[in-house]
Amino acid sequence: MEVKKVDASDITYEQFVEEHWKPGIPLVLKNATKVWGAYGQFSPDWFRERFGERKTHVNGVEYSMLELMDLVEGKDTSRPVPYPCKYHIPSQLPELMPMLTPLDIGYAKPNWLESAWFKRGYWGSALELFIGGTGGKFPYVHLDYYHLSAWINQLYGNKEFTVWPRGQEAYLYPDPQNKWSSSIPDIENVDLGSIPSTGMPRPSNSW
Ligand SMILES: O=C(O)CCC(=O)C(=O)O
Repeated sequence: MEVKKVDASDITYEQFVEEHWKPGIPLVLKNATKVWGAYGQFSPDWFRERFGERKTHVNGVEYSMLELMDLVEGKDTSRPVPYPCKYHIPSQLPELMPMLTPLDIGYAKPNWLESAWFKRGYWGSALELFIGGTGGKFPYVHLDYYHLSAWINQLYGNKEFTVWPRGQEAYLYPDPQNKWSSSIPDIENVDLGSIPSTGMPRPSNSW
């Protein structure tokens, strides 16, 4: 589906809730992260200079920030750019936290993750820095756990998202083992022989 874009100065929180959050219609909020100290700061060189030796793991392989930045900028072409490549900000890059306030940018509220129930586990701080390069893509189509609303703040470069309207979940064939994920292996190249293109999927398959 096409996603509407609106400048954050042209939509109130109340309008956002009524017109987007409640009906489940995604929105690109332009300039919403101008309120963050991180705005206009983050870049490959900014991370190289400050966190060059900071490590993370992608699919069991350890990478330093320096290595990752060389990969995403195409300075190192000896191996693929790993994705999804993430740093858990509160534990792996805590220095960034003061640059990301207010975390809700005035729209992403109420934040269920601030409830005492969520704070007990990982989900209480699902705040991550995603680093990607050309060709990197999330490995499967999914719905966020617990029906949480995903907030993606794009601070450098471009990224493409593919979203489906609420109510179409069953047509993405949820994986019976993990109903938050689609069982279609490659959504851009669907094998219609194994994935029927017509007929109603069984109701038990719905998210
Ligand atoms: O930014 C991405 O590649 C995907 C993020 C996402 O869908 C998620 O974290 O649930």
